[in-house]
Amino acid sequence: MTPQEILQGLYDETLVGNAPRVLELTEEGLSNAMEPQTLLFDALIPSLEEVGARFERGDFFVPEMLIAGRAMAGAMERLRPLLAETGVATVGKFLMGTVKGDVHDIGKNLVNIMLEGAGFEVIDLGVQVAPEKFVAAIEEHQPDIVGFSAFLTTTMPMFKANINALEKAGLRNEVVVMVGGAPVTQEYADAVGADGYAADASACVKRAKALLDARRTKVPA
Ligand code: B12
Repeated sequence: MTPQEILQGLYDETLVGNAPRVLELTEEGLSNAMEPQTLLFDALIPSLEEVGARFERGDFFVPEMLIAGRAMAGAMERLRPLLAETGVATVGKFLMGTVKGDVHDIGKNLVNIMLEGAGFEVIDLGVQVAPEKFVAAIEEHQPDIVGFSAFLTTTMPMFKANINALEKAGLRNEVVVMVGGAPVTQEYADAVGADGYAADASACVKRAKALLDARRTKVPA
């Protein structure tokens, strides 16, 4: 198969949620010396975007979204160690979770992989994380940054609830707060009082590093 055929195959098979075939094509791409990033950004992510568009049009329903998401997640497990391969020393500790009421984790997991690749130590609390759980985990792990992920307009308000919980626990100034997820915008991030927003995983890495640099120059060690 040519690289183009592999990408097309990955796109088509993710769209129909054929997880075994997606994994095979991922292997085939890698054994043909294709970059993991190419497989991800030129086939897997565009395919999930199309899944979302079809769902919006009423051509796809939740089961189709679910199997497509699973097919993508299987490929990501294979790509994870390759994307995260790095010799960089730990640049900071990042605590991440999808907010309460929300089970979307593919975008969050991708951010985690890229953060690990850039040298962050990542603690992932998973999905449906309640404000109290974020508070307890911040107390336990003392991260530099906490990230809230939300994929639904109905769960985005949890950012504010989480930030309020941090304030109440006296932790708001101890940690940088970043927010993200498909429906989130810079304006929304500003409105809820987050310190940072990023539209995708690589932007998140850049923003996280910049926020830490700014904080470290401001707060003497
Ligand atoms: C797969 C999927 C599902 C799967 C999730 C599987 C999983 N394990 O994640 C399942 C089937 C479970 C699902 C369920 C639902 N879903 Co859904 N889902 C999707 C779909 C198709 C893809 C999402 C995805 O993973 N994208 C891939 C990643 C890579 O996306 P990404 O945005 O590029 O991610 C980047 C950024 O967001 C950013 N980022 C992410 N997190 C963070 C965190 C921080 C801190 C930072 C800085 C950045 C950051 O970096 C990421 C990587 O680059 C989207 C469509 C879409 N276009 O998003 C709908 C979508 C999100 N779902 C939607 C809906 C409506 C639902 C349901 C309510 C459907 C229902 N009626 O039951 C349920 C809700 C369940 C719940 N309570 O959470 C809507 C949301 C609409 C809205 N505006 O609220 C969407 C947009 C579909 C649509 N077009 O209508 N879904």
